[in-house]
Amino acid sequence: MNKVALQGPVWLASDIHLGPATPATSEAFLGFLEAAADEAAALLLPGDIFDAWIGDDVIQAAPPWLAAALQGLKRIAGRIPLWLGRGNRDFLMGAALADALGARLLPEPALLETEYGRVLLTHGDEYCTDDAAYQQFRAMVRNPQWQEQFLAKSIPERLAMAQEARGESQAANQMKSAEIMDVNAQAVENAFRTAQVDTIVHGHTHRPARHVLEVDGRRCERWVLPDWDCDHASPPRGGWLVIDRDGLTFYDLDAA
Ligand code: LP5
Ligand code: MN
Repeated sequence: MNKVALQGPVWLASDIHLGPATPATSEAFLGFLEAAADEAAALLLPGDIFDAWIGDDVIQAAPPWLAAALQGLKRIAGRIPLWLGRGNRDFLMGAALADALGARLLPEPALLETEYGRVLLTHGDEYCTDDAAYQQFRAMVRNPQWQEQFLAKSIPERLAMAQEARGESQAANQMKSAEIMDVNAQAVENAFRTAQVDTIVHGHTHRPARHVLEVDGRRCERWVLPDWDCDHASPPRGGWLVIDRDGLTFYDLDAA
């Protein structure tokens, strides 16, 4: 199991979905980064930080919205350890991006050793095993050969493909039930069992919650991070989780 040793209070946020069309969300996130640098001992972002990441080479000719996000991430990485995890939208984030930011890539899943105890952290899409069409898509795009071929294409070509995939995903999601797009109970139980943890944190489903369950007689908790949207949602949506010696606590962006 891939361990990540952490000291002091840790902040976690996922599913920010930064992109060219969400300036208010970007601004809120940049403010959040500054607060994290002031108060946290480390910041962990387990996936879908970006609405779509088509390859690390985009940082060489970053449009203004991306340049601002990268600058913010780099600044925080200069102050506290920054860990980036891959989601289903930004699974192509790689070592070149991490190096450019002075960040580190999270293992999948990451076994966090926090001052509260052991916590398993992952994006969460791998637990959505009832969604066969998605798991098929995931297997395709996580294949190293597929990634090599995709990354060999020009940036405009990749952007067009990402846009097409987003459109198809949105259309497909409208046909799926809410249950299919949520995590599978067995997959979650297996994760608790395999990692021998009592706490799992993930994002992806956009259903923020603290679920209490029993696995092999153990009391376990599954904390789900919210997605962020300060451009189209009213009130603005988003938030983060703090893990310190007292446990886990949610913070709502709107209340901050
Ligand atoms: O992302 P979201 O929340 O809408 O839905 C996800 C699952 N969908 C995805 C697909 C991504 O949104 C696509 C964008 C990735 C961009 C980044 C990199 C560029 C890669 C280019 C790829 C060709 O992750 C969705 C789940 C949902 O979460 C809940 O878990 O249900 O799964 C799907 O929608 C899968 C579909 O059912 C089937 C596949 C649709 C994509 C088809 C690709 C077509 C490629 C065309 C290229 C020319
Ligand atoms: Mn996701």
